[in-house]
Amino acid sequence: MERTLIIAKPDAVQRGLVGEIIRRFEARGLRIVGMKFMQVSQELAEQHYAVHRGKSFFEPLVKYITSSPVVVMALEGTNAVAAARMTIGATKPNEAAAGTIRGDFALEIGRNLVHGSDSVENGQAEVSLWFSEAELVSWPRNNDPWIFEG
Ligand code: DAT
Ligand code: MG
Repeated sequence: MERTLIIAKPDAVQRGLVGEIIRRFEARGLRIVGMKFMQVSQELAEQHYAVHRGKSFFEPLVKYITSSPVVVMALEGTNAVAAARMTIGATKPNEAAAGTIRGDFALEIGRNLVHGSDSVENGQAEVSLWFSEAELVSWPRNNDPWIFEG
């Protein structure tokens, strides 16, 4: 089953939007297989955003994600990566559609509330970077047959 890594970033935690954000992914049908509340280290932040190293926004981005605790989730489901990206909305909140998390709750790119993996490969890699095997739980959900046809 496809997996994606979701982070409710420091602004989401500080603004009390964590429940709202989790609610949207749950309602979408994605199955939670990992979740934790944590302070992100400089090292983990730099690894997670390694693809952006050297860009003008890299340092502010690392500073933002390490500034305050986050809630990190591993979610599973059919097309989990694309589905979660649609639920999150465009990177620039001013371009995010109403009805998406960013479109409903954010205004600026540097305070865009949520991270979601951007490809199936990155979903796998990011879940492995943020969670140990012991922190991930495989479980059959009672309503799976009403969400997953296969
Ligand atoms: P996303 O978070 O939608 O996957 P991304 O992976 O391209 O977007 O970039 C990671 C984060 O970096 C993004 O959430 C906000 C910040 N960022 C991206 N492009 C930026 C830019 N041009 N100026 C400022 N911050 C930017
Ligand atoms: Mg990204």
